[in-house]
Amino acid sequence: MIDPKDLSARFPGDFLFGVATAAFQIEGASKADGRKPSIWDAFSNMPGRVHNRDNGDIACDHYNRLEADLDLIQSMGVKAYRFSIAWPRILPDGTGPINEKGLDFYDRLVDGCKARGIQTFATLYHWDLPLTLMGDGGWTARSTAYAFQRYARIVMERLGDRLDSVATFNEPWCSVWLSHLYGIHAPGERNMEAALAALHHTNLAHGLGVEAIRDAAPSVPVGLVLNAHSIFPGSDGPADRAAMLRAFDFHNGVFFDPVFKGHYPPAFMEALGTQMPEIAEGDLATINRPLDWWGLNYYTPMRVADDPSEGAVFPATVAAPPVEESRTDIGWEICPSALRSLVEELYARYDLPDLYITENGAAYNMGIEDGAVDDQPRLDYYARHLSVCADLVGEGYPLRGYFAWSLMDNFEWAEGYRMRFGLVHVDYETQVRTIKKSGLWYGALAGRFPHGNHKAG
Ligand code: IFM
Repeated sequence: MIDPKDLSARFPGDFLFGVATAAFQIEGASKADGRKPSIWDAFSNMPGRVHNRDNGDIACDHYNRLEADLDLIQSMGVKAYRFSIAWPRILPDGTGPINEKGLDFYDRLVDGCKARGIQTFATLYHWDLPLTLMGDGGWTARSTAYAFQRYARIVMERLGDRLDSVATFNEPWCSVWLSHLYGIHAPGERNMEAALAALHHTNLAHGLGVEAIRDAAPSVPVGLVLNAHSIFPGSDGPADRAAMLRAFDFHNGVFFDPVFKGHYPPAFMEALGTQMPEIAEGDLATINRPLDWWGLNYYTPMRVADDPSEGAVFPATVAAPPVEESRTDIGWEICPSALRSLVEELYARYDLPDLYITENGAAYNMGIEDGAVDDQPRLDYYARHLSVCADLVGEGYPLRGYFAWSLMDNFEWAEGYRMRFGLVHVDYETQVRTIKKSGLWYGALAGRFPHGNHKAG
């Protein structure tokens, strides 16, 4: 087992160790204090969409247990908390009247963190689109981008004086492709044209959001959280290598290129450009606003082979088999070296600002035995990936912090509650929290920071 003390010595004293969650996955209280449904409330209550038809009505009941959960974070020695803000609490219909009680909750959350010496990293959109906006087409409608801009401004006018950092979107890959092309996440669409519309409108919303944030709270560092894919070809043959490049454009380039270069990938546009929605004059300049930081969520690599079938649609790839034998309980291949090569490739391709690993972690579903959770495989997963992070810092990449996904077991989207990613075990019947072996280990590491000549941010 890697000793937290040895590992800590490989990071600078001001490296930030945090934990991450998202509103829909933990808050529950789905009808409290004026909140209205999001697309995930609707989706999870449809038959066949989410395992066991689990939903977010109660989740971890975090909304009602806020103070105790913040005490828990503090007790673990963690110095930063990444959480998301629920749009349907702030603007229950997406547009229209502001719900003050929704803002009050995040006031309490931010103030509670400050009082405990925990830095606040807020994400504005982690997939809980107000359901009313679906009536206009959700992300397939350009108007949703402007609704997001107003929401971003309202949040930052209220919380911007106390936030340490803000991200516009979490993993647009999921809310675009997984939600509109693969049909696995809400709203469950399976249509390329819908997905391309969601793509451009999400990118546009990001850019409009950055403008609003800078205007309302100029001193808060703004970023974007991307689950960039570490993509490998299934073989060394030219067809699979070409497939890998197409997959890069499709899964990564469509987000990185407009945000960091100001255009969509040429090969992607050549293949699918005629199906894109209107890209109005000025859109790409809006999307291409400079950022203070970006977040990388990494779990597992993607392996692709060429799809030779006639009429295969861009990126025309099929899944290639995993190379590493070890998998987490959700079936994801464990490959820490892919995190390293991914960061190297992205910094080679793009002019990127400071980096935070905003999510990394593993699903293991062991329960409580004799009052404890022995989740050694999760601990090992963290240790191996953090070791790669220490290498990246040593090589000079501007990696400033790391957030474990997740603080506690929670609603794992289409998997419902059956997949557990927490450092803390949640008994969903009693809402009792038990820090797992991995959580104690992570706390021992995080608790050593900040140290040396560095001051906490
Ligand atoms: O639970 C999710 C999170 O909401 C976004 N990133 C991946 C995690 C694990 O699937």
